[in-house]
Amino acid sequence: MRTSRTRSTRTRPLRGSLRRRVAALFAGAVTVAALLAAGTTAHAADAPLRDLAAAKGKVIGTAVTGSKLTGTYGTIAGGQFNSLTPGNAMKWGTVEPTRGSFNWAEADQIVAFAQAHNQQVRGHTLVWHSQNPSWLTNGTWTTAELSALLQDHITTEVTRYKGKLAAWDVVNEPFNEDGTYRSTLWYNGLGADYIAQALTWAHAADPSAKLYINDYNVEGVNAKSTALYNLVKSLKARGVPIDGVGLQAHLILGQVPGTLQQNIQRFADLGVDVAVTELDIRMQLPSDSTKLAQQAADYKAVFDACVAVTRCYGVTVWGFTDSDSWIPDVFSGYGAATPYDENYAPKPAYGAIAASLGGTTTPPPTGACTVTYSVQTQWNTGFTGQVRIACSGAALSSWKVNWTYGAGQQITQAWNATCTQSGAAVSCANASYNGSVPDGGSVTFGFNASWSGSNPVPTVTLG
Ligand code: G2I
Repeated sequence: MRTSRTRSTRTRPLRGSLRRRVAALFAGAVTVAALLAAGTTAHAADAPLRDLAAAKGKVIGTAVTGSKLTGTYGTIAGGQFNSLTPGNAMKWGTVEPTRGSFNWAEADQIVAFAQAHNQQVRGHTLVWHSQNPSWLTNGTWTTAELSALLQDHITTEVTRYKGKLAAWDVVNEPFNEDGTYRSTLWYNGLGADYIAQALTWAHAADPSAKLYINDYNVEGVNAKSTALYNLVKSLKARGVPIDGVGLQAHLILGQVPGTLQQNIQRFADLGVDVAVTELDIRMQLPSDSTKLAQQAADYKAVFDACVAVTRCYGVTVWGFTDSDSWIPDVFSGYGAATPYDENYAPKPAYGAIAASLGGTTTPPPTGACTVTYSVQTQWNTGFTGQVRIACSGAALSSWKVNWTYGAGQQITQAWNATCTQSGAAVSCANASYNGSVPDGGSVTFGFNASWSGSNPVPTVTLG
């Protein structure tokens, strides 16, 4: 898998700069130890995950942020997944921040992107206690007013995307851990039947969308999932339109519930679909190879459980890259929860997902070519960097390396390579004369760049 595009649409060739020459004259230039970071070639699945999933009759999705759907992020989101869920764009607080004033821009953008990439969209979410607009949560409403507000909201939003969405998470997180109903604006104001009403209104607005109730900590058999089970059973018995349950699956490393498949099966036996809707598997940072291997096993266990049950519709990951995950913001010291690292390199979890979906990953060659980034000289506003590509037991006839700067560094000049920088993303390809790296040989190229504040070493990948 080659991921060489960049985040911004602005790509320009680099030009030399005299500024750093001047800056280099300052005494006391710091020499930073070389050999700071190395990465080996990533080996992605032979077929994109979406093709593997489709061959198994499953859907593989990711939550996305609309503004990021360009460059490498867009390439992976569009290429590897056959379903998208807007991470925040369809929530009430986003779409109607002021009463009667709607903002559909990001949601529309995601739906258009999905259509252009032949992907499904999973709407998320219509009725929740969180991320509601303050005009709603701060208002004082009679039962009739609250009911009308909810009906209007559902009808407006579902109608807007009528025929375009595969599914809606109609009701999100209605239960407490002990299986009682969560005390929310909706439950307190309308009683437990707000759930049936919401489903009924959503169905009236778009009869073709599959309607789900979605919750977390309902992956295994427990009090909360049993409450959800009993609710779905009674809704079905009453003829309320309910098509599926969403198991969010915000999991912790090494803690995939042993009863996951059994739980999926019991919902399937009720006559509803099951979707894993928000999968991520967090670990205490920093990650290491042992944790990443455990995470791969955990991802595989979740996908295996879905593959094993016919009515398991598919699995959506809650962000595909560690650079677009909610975990570090909410769980201090935790992260690395998704299948791609922050530089969009597939992690072991990616290969495990592919394996679960029946794919193969190209085995690493017996030898390898590695890439090493080092800061050679650094002064107050700039630095000189070097990248070395070395092969052992393998060889290259051309090369391209990529990295993303984390602190606003900007390349001003490069030699022995052609480099472009777009936003934070840097991509350097061989010059006409040094594409060949023989077994046992190496090639280096250099560059000058500006920095301020800090100059963290990026992870460099060989594409
Ligand atoms: O909290 C994780 C997920 C649990 N299940 C329901 C999902 O809808 C929920 O998603 C997360 C988003 O991934 C976050 O991105 O929901 C959070 C809110 O509860 C989202 O966080 C919010 C931040 O709290 C805001 O400060 C921020 O402005 O994201 C917003 C947009 O980036």
